[in-house]
Parts: sequence; C-alpha cells; structure tokens
Amino acid sequence: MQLSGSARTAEEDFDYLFKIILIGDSNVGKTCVVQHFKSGVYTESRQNTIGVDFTVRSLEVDGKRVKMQVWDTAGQERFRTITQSYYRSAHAAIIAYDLTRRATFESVPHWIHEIEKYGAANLVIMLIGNKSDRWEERHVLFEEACTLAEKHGLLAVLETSAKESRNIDEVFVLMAKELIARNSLHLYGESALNSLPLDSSPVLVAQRPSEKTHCTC
Ligand SMILES: Nc1nc2c(ncn2[C@@H]2O[C@H](COP(=O)(O)OP(=O)(O)OP(=O)(O)O)[C@@H](O)[C@H]2O)c(=O)[nH]1
Ligand SMILES: [Mg+2]
Repeated sequence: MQLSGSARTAEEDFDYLFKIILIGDSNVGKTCVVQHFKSGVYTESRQNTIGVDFTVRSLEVDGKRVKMQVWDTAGQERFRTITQSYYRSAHAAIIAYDLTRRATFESVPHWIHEIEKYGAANLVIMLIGNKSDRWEERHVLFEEACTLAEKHGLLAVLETSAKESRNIDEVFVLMAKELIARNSLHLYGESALNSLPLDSSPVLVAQRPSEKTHCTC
C-alpha cells in the first residue's frame, strides 16, 4: 500500500532520533517489553531472541516528535559477539532483570561493564526490574536496585510489567526526556549527545500494590 503525502510526512517527520539498546539476561522479558512498547500487546509464549531485533516507535514528548529505535538483543551467551557490535551506536541502554530471579539482578554489574567497555562514552543507562505482576515471588528488593543504580550513576530504576502494562511507556518517555535534555542538536546529532556530562539524579519507580510508586534519592 502506498502512503499518501500527508501520512508519509507524519511518519517521517521527527525532531529527534534516539537509538536505545535493550540488554540483560535471557528470559527476563526484554522482547515482551519492547513488543508492548510497540503495540500495547502482551503475548505470553515467546521464542528467545536470535541476535538482535529492531523496533521503532514515534512518541510525542514535551511537544517534540521523537523517534525511538529500540534494539532488542538476545540475552543468551552464544549471541554475545553479535549483540556487542550494536553497543557503539546506541545513545542509551536499558538493562533489564527479572525481579523473581535473583541471578538476573546479580548479572546487572556485568551488563554495566559490557556497556562501559563496548558502548560510547557517557551512554545513558536505565535499569528495569520486569515481571512486577509477580511481586509475591520477588527475589530482588526495589531498594537493592536503587542502591545499585546510585552506585553506578544510572539514570533511573523502574519496576515494569509487560504482562500487566505497568510502566512500559514510562521507561521510554523518561529516557526520551533525558536524551532531549542532553542533546542540543536535532536529528542525527550523535557526537553532541555523547559529549554532554552525566549530571542527573536517579528517578526511582517501584511497582507493587499499595506501595509508593515514586521516590527520588
Ligand atoms: N509474568 C510475566 N511474565 C513475563 C513478563 N514479560 C515477559 N514474561 C515472560 O517471560 C518469558 C521470557 O520473555 P522474553 O521477552 O522472551 O525474554 P527475553 O529477555 O527477550 O529473552 P531473550 O530473547 O532470550 O534474551 C516469556 O515466557 C514471557 O511470556 C511480565 O511482565 N510478566
Ligand atoms: Mg528476547
């Protein structure tokens, strides 16, 4: 199908283009998070990602049209060489863990190390604890994630649920706002982006019934 002139304009016009890489152990729910961000839909049974998948969605943030390119990487070790090759061009990284599986949280410092090793300097990093709908089975306290985020100077921690639509858009909007704030050039201003200093305080967002959902430290 051919797009009309106005539809093509709406699709292609944007003020900012940001490349976000999503990393973390296998089966933490990265693909479900990205699919939910893209389509608002959660699909229970998924295949492990092979290599890297690409998704794009446009957002309107503070009156600006922002195109978010999300690179959903495979968590499985055997794809590590392929996924590492995508780090360099990313403006930001989202590291995901499964809050019901402690080992996936204990891997987070490893993922931060990978980003520091293979990514651009001053990459914005956010941490998400996924599967917050299973909060009764949680094996990672939100406070522990906050401590880790502060220790490593990460932008934020959010607990998400792709299954119950919690905090998914918030992750990407928060990231877009931070990248806009750091980036004074429009469109492909990648060099300016990576030269700006990291000076944000972390924003910490938990998700659990009857729990305060916003705290800042
Ligand atoms: N309860 C619950 N299950 C989820 C959630 N997100 C994902 N899952 C389930 O977790 C499993 C793994 O999800 P994926 O999105 O494939 O995990 P992944 O991190 O992309 O895994 P790799 O591609 O191997 O790196 C699937 O069975 C999903 O249905 C969530 O928010 N809540
Ligand atoms: Mg996947």
